[in-house]
Amino acid sequence: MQNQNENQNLGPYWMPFTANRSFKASPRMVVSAQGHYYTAEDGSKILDAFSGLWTTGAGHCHPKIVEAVQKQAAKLDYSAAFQLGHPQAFELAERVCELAPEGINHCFFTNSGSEAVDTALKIALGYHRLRGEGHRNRLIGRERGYHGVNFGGISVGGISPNRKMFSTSLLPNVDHLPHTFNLEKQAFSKGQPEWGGHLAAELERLVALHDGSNLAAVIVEPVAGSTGILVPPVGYLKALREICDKHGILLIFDEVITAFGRIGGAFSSDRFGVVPDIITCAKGLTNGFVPMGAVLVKDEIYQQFMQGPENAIELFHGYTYSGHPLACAAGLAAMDIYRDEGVFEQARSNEKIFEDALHSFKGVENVIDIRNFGLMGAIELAPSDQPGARGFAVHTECFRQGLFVRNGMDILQFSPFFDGDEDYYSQIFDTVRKIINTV
Ligand code: PXG
Ligand code: PLP
Repeated sequence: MQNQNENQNLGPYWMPFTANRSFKASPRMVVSAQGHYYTAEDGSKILDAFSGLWTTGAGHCHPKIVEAVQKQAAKLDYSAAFQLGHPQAFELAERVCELAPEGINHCFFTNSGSEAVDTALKIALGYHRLRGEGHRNRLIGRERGYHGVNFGGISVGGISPNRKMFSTSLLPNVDHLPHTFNLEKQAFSKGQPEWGGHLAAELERLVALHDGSNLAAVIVEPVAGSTGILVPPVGYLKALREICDKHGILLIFDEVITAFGRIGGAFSSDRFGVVPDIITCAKGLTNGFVPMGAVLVKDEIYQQFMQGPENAIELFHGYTYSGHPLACAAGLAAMDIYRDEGVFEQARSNEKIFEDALHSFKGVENVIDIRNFGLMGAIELAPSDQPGARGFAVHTECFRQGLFVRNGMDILQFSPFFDGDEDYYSQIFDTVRKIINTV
């Protein structure tokens, strides 16, 4: 699978989260996509086992989204986002809030998950300040958490390489809960691990240290994705919620991955029964079609901002492309698909085949753990002398053999399409099985 266009200059594009020099020496390029497949430059098909980057659960180039975006493009390309509106933005906000847990009924649009996270942190701080509790300025994240790459997000995030280069410039007043993973106690758990719920009590230690009255918000991914899929132990999220309630701390669920079907519901509360105060989402909001993120907040938070003079801007924050017409068109089409095609239910009903296929790797050489929840799954490999090399070798060899599997270091990650059937999973895992011990 060579770069067919030998004349193309790969130099100027600085690729995100990519080993640029190695990629450019041996590029992996796709030129189109449909349904479950990418098409490479040489015309060969590549089966996507990651639904884009967790984004595209309802399939690539879904015809209804293609049509909606094409129509919108010819009608309204852009409208000023500040002090001017267009109907689709209001409609999408309403549709998204309809899916949100009860009481969460206002929606602020961003263009990515990273922007959603930084927006959510600012809303939390602003909310407390407006209530006369400006001293509540400490933010609590979690080790191994991924909250995007903007300064707020890497400050509350817990992925060391993302923080290392900027360690002297992170936000002050941030602490981290311990992550919930323990190989010895949890290896090969299916779904939620039994061990680890007690770790939520670590939040009480931070309360004791700083006094709860100084804590603004706790932000966690309900199921941690990017770090290699860490499923919340039984009782953990509920315990976090209780501690936050006790001390007046806002709870933010970062659902950039988990929202819109990935775990078999619109939002994680559909599965875990725990309702946060603020939700961040992105990715599935448009099925990955046009960049868009959102912050959803409880009524009480929104209303707190609405107390001042009526003609005054309530929140000095926003993006040129907040609620972009093309993103809204894609989002509305995605919401229609999710509703009309019963996509979340379908995702839920395919969980078992996925789980069985994943866990069939138990006992395979070098496989040290398998984790899954909803349609999120990970196979963790023992590292070789060079950590990450084994995972990357599986990724590149899979691609050579027509399969896109993502690796985070030595953890193989799977984010299948919502309608994946036995056949789809056999194709994925037959290839992985063939390759996993040749690298
Ligand atoms: N929060 C969470 C929980 C995420 O998973 C972001 C914020 C940032 O979103 P943007 O749109 O700014 O990238 C994310 C994104 C991976 C992978 O392979 C994960 C993400 C992005 C790309 C790859 O796990 N998560
Ligand atoms: N930088 C400059 C010079 C700008 O004028 C703007 C927006 O007007 C931005 C950054 C922020 O861009 P965006 O609103 O797309 O986030």
